[in-house]
Amino acid sequence: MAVEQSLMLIKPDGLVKSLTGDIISKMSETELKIVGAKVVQVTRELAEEHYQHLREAKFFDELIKYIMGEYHTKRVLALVYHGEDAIKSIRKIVGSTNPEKAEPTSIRGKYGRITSAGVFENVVHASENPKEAEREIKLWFRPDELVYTLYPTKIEKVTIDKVFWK
Ligand code: DAT
Ligand code: MG
Repeated sequence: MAVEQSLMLIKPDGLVKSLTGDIISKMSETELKIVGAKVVQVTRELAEEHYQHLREAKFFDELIKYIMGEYHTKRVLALVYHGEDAIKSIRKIVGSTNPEKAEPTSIRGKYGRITSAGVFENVVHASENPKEAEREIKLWFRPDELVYTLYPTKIEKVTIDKVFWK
């Protein structure tokens, strides 16, 4: 078994149905650690990049609207889990992509549904393999938003506008 990390997203339907607590509790069945967490308002750019492998799928536009929160709330809770066998153990708790085929006690089996437009509202996302996990974690989080330096970093000098409290 390898020490891995995985990106988990609680999607807008999960937030609107107040499932966050249940899902995080269920995740405590693993011994994985949360090393990053934030609420995100998903932009079209982020959504399209995240689901780039599905660009040609006929349900792509609906999928983008769903993750951007058009149907529920414009919020996603992004979590990074770290520990032994993280990817497989999370995918098992999450269940199959199609909520009607997912094991009934899995998160997707319990809480997911298929809409009349054919969208799989499957409540959560979980990385599929270590390569995807790295791509996704780097897409959703900056290095300083994680408590562990999971991947190599570099330092660059930049001038930016930053928001402070008045
Ligand atoms: P997963 O989220 O299990 O990794 P995926 O990466 O193949 O599955 O697809 C990403 C999301 O796209 C998935 O969570 C729900 C949606 N999706 C996938 N296949 C679908 C289909 N045949 N019909 C409708 N939505 C689908
Ligand atoms: Mg996937």
